[in-house]
Amino acid sequence: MEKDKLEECILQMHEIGVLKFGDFTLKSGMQSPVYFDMRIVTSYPKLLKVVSELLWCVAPRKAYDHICGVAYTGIPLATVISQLQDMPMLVRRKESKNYGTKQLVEGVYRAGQSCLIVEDVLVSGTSVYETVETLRNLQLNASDAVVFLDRQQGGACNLHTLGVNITPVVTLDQMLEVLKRHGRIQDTMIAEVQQFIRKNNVTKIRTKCEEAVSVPANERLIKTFELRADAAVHPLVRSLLGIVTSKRSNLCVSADVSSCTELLTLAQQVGPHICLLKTHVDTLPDFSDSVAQQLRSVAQQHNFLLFEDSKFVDIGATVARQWERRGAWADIVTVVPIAGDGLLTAIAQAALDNSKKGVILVAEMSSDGALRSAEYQEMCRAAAKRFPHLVMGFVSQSSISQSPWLLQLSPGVSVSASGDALGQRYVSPECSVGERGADVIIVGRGVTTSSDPAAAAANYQQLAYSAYLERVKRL
Ligand code: 5IU
Repeated sequence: MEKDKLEECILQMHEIGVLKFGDFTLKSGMQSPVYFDMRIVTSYPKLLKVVSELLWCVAPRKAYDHICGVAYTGIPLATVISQLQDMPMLVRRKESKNYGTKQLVEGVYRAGQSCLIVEDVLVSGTSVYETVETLRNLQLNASDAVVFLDRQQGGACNLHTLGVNITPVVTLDQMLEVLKRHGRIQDTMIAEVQQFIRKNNVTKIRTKCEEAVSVPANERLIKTFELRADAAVHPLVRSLLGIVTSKRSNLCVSADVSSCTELLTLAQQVGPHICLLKTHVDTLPDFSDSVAQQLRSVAQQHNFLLFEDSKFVDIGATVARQWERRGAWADIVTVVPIAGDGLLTAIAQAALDNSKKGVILVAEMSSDGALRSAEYQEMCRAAAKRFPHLVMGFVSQSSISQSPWLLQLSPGVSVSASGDALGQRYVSPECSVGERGADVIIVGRGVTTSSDPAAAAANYQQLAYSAYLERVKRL
């Protein structure tokens, strides 16, 4: 980026009153000694073009299919970039129209395409995130954003945890430094602004999941999978519920076998009857990229997702190292969220270019003597709220969440056994889904040790789906 061009731009912004010092109330209600009003720039076409060029300079060098500005000032900026780079633009409405096509996003796009987001100023990241959420709901890949000014109030970090990488042209500190060097502001004002930033450097994004508290008691259990798919925040929850309803299967088979040949054979056998195939690849000495690829093609053939029961539990830095081998190949992984946010942040970062990754939190295990602490369950719910674009739901034995957009997966299901010699405890599919609130049951040996795994899977599929239909009818 040309330094002189940026300095010129900052000085001109100061001259025309984009950057104001005094006492202002921000959109969030916060009082601030500094205000950045980029709307004025639209009255200065040359400056608008320079700002747009600077924004484009900091954008990750990727081939985006679209550009989309955050309403309102992001829109003219995105328009200029769209013109300069010959890049198609999408326009997100703040409210959907109640006439015509009722679209939230105008423009021509296809699921799976990528979109760069443009914003003028970053405080908490809420506005950027609302745009991301809308685009992701349309199956667009919205993982990168550029912003002119980062006020250094936690927005970049907030967005990062939601899988959005945002790059600023300039930070407030850098802007102050330029103004100081050119004698435009007093040291006392700089000190005041810097103190304000230091005191207010943590903000929060309110996501759809945060509103979970106001969800009526058994919302998750009474809603149909179709309705829940529509309300889902995570694109993979939508995909999975789509598979569940189209195949009429809420069965996950746990492929606990001894070799990759057995794994691939089992996947073929049970494929037509499942929505998910769960694995423990660390128990397969011959697991490789090529096996993962073959498994993926079976999954595509029979329309199910791949679920690695990785139970990541370490600090973020370690999980970041484990990710490639133990997580990257699967659609969904499990996490035991006892190490704080670092672990989920590491996964959000590792999966940044791929919003099609999901995490299931292990909230409650099926075995005898398993931890059943309210405090731990609360930690799981809180982690799901903080990482709505990563967390798809929980593995649990009871209904620990009422949010319809989160899933409950329950292992410990068998039609014939009540347990094993090592503490596993089983209930029937009807009990798991009807009484304990499972959306998807996980069955291992009930299928794998059968002489006819396909028939056994078909039986569990039928029992679990009927129990779900009964549940939504009954409640
Ligand atoms: N599994 C459990 N209980 C749990 C969790 C995971 O059984 O609480 I978290 C795994 C272990 C195994 C599968 O891979 O689910 C269940 O297999 P069986 O149906 O064979 O018991």
